Amino acid sequence: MNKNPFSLEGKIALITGASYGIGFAIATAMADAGATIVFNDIKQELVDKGLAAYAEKGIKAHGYVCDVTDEEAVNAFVAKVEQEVGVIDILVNNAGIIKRIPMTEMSAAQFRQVIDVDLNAPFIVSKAVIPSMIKKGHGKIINICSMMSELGRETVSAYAAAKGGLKMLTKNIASEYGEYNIQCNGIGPGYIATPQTAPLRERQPDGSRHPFDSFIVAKTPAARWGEAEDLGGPAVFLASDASNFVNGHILYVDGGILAYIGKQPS
Ligand code: NAP
Ligand code: GCO
Repeated sequence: MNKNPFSLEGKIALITGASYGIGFAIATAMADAGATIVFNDIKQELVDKGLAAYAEKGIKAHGYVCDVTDEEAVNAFVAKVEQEVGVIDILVNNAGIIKRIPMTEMSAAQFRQVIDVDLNAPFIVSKAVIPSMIKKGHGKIINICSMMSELGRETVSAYAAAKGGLKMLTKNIASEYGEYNIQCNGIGPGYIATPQTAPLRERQPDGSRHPFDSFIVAKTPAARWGEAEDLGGPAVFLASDASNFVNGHILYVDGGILAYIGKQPS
């Protein structure tokens, strides 16, 4: 074991959908802790944009095009990474989408698409990396869950169903593969300022804050939106030897939202 239990020196980390946003911030923190970074995105232009952004931070990342919902493509991608970079020690299932549509107006096809990216894909990618982790004798899987792994709200039925399912997939991977020294944990980010949540923070025509923006700040004891960088330290912890006996846990990084009953009316 490394003298610094938080070091990721010599580790290879695959972070899905990490050209920007939360995935990019987690990958950057892992690179700073010594890991070699591999990421994918659906489009070549996003991979190129990601590679340029990593290079700007002095990180030599390996970027690939791969749709995480396509099992055959994922298997080929993981085999290619093993050949070109090495066996994946750390997997972060980060790629995700959301559709904000009232449930009674949502088609089954739209519901399925969210489940496909946010729940089926973590199953597909985890399944592709676990056999080599078993052979290597260790592995870390981190699933990016959500407040919606615990809470519901209007318009996000598919997303909440997927993220609630992802929490249980996390516990099941931990249960099924813990004996092979594989730790599978989740991170449940609070409300984080990224392109995914940009529509919830848009200024109103009169220049005032979006009502949802003010609502979230009032719901968060930290009284602010999270930044993607807030997730770096927790991700490094769950990827490192420091968390070798932490398994099947969801670490909520939410500025305190889940602990808080809410402000009393004035
Ligand atoms: P984001 O800004 O929308 O980034 C998501 C990334 O995933 C994008 O690069 C996206 O690529 C990629 N992606 C989507 N579908 C993919 C697919 N089929 N194959 C490969 N890549 C795919 O989102 P974010 O806010 O950084 O969120 C990252 C993760 O954290 C998601 O799982 C999200 O649900 C979760 N999360 C976010 C928040 C938040 O407040 N922002 C809170 C809790 C959890 P494209 O640009 O091509 O779509
Ligand atoms: C929404 C949001 C969320 C967050 C996040 C919270 O519309 O409520 O987009 O669901 O992105 O997942 O943890």
